Amino acid sequence: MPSYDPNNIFAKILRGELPCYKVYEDDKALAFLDIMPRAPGHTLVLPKAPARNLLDVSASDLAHVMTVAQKVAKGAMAAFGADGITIQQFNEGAGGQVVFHLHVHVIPRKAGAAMKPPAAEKEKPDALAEQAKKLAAAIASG
Ligand code: DGP
Repeated sequence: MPSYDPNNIFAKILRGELPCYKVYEDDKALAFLDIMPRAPGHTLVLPKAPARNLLDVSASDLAHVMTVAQKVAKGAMAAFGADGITIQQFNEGAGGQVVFHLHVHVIPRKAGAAMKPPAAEKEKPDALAEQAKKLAAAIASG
């Protein structure tokens, strides 16, 4: 497997070099909206420590990322009136991974509504800002 590339786009977001629609942050993880959501509120949860994917992340960072994914999922159920949550996580190109810093997708679902295809279209900045505000508040209120 190739080594971690510190110039991947999510590493730049983690360093604050690029913006994101943040919904949650602590000392070990960051969660922000996917700008090409498969459904409204589609969120990515990342460890802050460098990890390419599931295959090289430390067990403790992986456990923490999943704990944060659970927080985001519960917040999304409340914030978006979701009926369910889909979790996705891709590893290496052959596994569908496009950005090589580990991330877990948390996708709020409505009964009967199909997800859009992956990375199909960019959501409008206003919609993302509004969703991030709503979701961050729901996560904070726990
Ligand atoms: P994958 O590595 O297959 O899990 O796909 C990467 C996901 O990241 C995809 O759903 C689109 C999203 N994405 C790509 N570039 C950016 C970006 O600059 N910011 C955000 N927030 N999401 C991005």
